[in-house]
Amino acid sequence: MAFDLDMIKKVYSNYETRIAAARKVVGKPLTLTEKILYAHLWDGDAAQAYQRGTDYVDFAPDRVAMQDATAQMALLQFMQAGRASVAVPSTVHCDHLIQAKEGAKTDLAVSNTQNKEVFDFLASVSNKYGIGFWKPGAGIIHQVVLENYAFPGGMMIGTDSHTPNAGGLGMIAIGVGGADACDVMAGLAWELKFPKLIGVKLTGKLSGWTSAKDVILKVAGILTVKGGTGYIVEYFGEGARSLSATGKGTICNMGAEIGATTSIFGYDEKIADYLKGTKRAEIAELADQVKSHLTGDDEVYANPEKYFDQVIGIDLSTLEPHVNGPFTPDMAWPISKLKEAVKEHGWPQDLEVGLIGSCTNSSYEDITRAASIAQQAVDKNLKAKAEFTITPGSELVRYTIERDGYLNTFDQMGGVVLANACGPCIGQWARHSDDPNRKNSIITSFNRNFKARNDGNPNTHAFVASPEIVTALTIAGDLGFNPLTDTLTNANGEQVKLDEPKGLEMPPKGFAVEDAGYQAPAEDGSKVSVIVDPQSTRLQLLEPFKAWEGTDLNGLKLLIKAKGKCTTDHISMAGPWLKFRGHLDNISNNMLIGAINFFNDKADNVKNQLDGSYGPVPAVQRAYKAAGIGTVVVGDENYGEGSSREHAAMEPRHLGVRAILVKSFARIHETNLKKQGMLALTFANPEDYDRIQEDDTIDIVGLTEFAPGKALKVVLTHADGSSVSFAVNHTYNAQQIEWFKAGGALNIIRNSQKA
Ligand code: MIC
Ligand code: SF4
Repeated sequence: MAFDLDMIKKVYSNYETRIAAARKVVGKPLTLTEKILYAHLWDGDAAQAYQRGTDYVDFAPDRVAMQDATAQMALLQFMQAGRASVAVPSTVHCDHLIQAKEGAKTDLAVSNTQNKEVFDFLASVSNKYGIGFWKPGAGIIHQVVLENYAFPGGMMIGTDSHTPNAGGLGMIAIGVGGADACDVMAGLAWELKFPKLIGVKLTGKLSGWTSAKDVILKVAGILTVKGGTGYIVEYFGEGARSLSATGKGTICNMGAEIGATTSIFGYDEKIADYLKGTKRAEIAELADQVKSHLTGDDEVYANPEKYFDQVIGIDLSTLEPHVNGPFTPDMAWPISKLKEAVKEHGWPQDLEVGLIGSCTNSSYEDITRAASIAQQAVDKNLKAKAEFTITPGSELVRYTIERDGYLNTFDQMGGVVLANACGPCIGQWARHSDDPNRKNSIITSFNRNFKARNDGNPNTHAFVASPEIVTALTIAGDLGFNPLTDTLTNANGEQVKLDEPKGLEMPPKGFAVEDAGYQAPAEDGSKVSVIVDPQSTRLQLLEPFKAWEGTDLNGLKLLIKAKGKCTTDHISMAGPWLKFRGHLDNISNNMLIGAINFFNDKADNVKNQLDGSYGPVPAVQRAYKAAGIGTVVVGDENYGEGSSREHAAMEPRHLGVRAILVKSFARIHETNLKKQGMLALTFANPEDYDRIQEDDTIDIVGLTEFAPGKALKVVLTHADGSSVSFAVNHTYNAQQIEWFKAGGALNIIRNSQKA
């Protein structure tokens, strides 16, 4: 059995007393989120009520999950913690490193060869330290977690920003950087600023073309990519109870795109059904016994405005299907308005590729609904105009949909089934293109659509929608097609209309699989050895970062002033670079290569103040490093949006950047910077961003009195010798200031092991 029933029993056995203690200190009815958070306090029963959005709190998560592209760095750090095995149940999932090219079988074989060294490393570290290992081809982390490990009322962290997917089963599941995972696996507490709460009340019921995906596409449009920062989003109401568990998972998954800490649904019949359907009836039985704790109090849901910091209402009965994009997941278009928008903005209307699946949308329900559209293409003699790919989220789903004939349906429509892995979603896509400079459009059922994310091509306009809408638009090959109202011309020249999609939440014959791809760790890992070849280009053991020198930082140079959106994809690109995720020095050669230089509007082209030349960001930074000069990176709003990859924080740290100064940060990235001993600072007055000039020398003053809540000062000396100074804020607490001083959180663990 893959899941740990004893652990779940233990969690539930604490619920009674812990929630009673929380009620006492909070003094009013509790939301579901508060119940789970208070039930997972590191110190046991709550002794005080925490201030939302302000207090840092230590938690004790029940599980850790890691995917291959982030696990390498997490485990390289964990190996230095000096433990014999992990302190909480943990798993590794091989999904990001598989490139999509020909189709599942060939691609998996090629990937197994190309990534052998890394997969072997992950398998042997897992084996040694008691970590469950899911082999390449087993599936995408979040889908596999949903099918095997997620449980109502639990708390989990995962080294991937879409970890919140497990909120669909009522779990608080939060995306973190590898250093956070390392702490929890090492038996330490996990710290989080007590979140603020957004309540989303769902009324009505979905019908026709509208699906769960449209709920989150709509929410993303309302809240924007930063509207959820610092919040947990709790969904409730009759509409919430009417959604399938996997539909709930889709909504929670894509909640990462509004910057939310996580999203969650309460335990209900649909969740119980899914647990039973995935052979976990025991968990449903246990959950039934503590049911009242696995949902918010009635008073809360009756008067949500009193208990949530913000409330949104959505009526599922009137919700239209949405298509979001391009380039940002919060540009939300109801399908009836899309055609107009495409024309108005001059986006390419022809769709070249439609891609369904991914961790967000590859449940049995998603597949059956999309297949019901694909079947119509076959039956109604319609030839799909765009290419079509299908990425199943797990082997369990893939095997089952093959058995039930759905893969065959896609095949008849001309679809190509890719490996059970991330593939095109993270740029692991060898897309065949005749001209990469041509503006083009694609549509996916994934969650992110940042520039160049899927195929590395900045000219690709990527739109996001539900799998059924993606399938319909792929058949039409036209972004302007509205399947609710429009007709298509078939091979016989007739006008035909697509009927509404139909699907099944769960397979009538049950899920089936031959080899799910799980490998249990050794009982005694002490004899397992982990080898890292010093010559390797893929893996590199970590060297501790240097501690702070104990003084203010003077004479720093501006490395880049990034303009506009600067996501983790801009800071540490994925796609071809994923292969260096275990080798800090090599991956540092992609540092900020996607960021736009404010001063010349170019990517990867910044001024080297030492000789006045212009060059790629990593090369210029290496020149400063060689000269022993520290630098500063300046950025705009929501800097570091997107992924949990801590490489985006470790690369600047490794190459000698001393501070990141921005208008605002995305949560995971800000924590990652702190963990690695970097200075993460924000302009007290955002307009000071405008004062930064290309030739600036920068001092950071006040570090000898670095204290929580106390602003620091930045002094700019411009090229003409004039200088200005202004205040910069930070959110470091006492513990995080210690990380900064030690040169990174890991140095503290390492030092405590030596003592
Ligand atoms: C993503 O969706 O951007 C990723 C790839 O899954 C990342 C993790 C990574 O960069 O390895 C994420 O979401 O955290
Ligand atoms: Fe993989 Fe894409 Fe999901 Fe990230 S969002 S885990 S890259 S499928």
